[in-house]
Amino acid sequence: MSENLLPGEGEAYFYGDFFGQEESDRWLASLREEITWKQEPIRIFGKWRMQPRLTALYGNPRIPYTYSRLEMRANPFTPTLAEIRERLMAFCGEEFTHVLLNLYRDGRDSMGWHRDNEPSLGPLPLIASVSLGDTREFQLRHYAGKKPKIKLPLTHGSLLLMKGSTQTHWEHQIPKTAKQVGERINLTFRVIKA
Ligand SMILES: O=C(O)CCC(=O)C(=O)O
Ligand SMILES: [Mn+2]
Repeated sequence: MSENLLPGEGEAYFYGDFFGQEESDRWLASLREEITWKQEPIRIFGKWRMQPRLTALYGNPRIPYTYSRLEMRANPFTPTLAEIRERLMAFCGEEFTHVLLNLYRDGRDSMGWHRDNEPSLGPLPLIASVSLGDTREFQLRHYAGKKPKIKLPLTHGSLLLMKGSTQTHWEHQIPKTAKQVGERINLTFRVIKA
């Protein structure tokens, strides 16, 4: 068992070598090809712009999912996604219905401060976040106080679990970096309450 990274409210657990090197390499290569990656527009402070990364949503197509005010239609799980989902369900004991995928092409791609607090996730969501490819720094900060910042390098084959009231009290981001970094794929498995 890993220790809770969050002081106070919320729970986050990190498992650096959750998946093996061979399967992580295989999944990175297959997801690169079998996922239909898209760059979607997003509205920030009233302005429309393109998201600085590629995204995709897979899962149960009968359960609709609204993310960042974008209604996304899920594609059915691919064989690779089904394989990863099985492993996470065995570990977490949770029936994940959806996975949101992000492809960060290089250090200019990013995801800004946010909480995964869509009403469809329920008040205490379990989010299982799998990282493949180059390491990027994940940051957490308290939503009300905006500090202190917790910094966590998300490595190839790692798993981060966020649960309990984390999404109420903490926000997270993947900042841009000037470091020379290659592609990274992140998968966040979620349970959408229909
Ligand atoms: O890329 C990551 O590790 C974070 C992704 C994330 O926060 C999200 O998809 O909501
Ligand atoms: Mn998130």
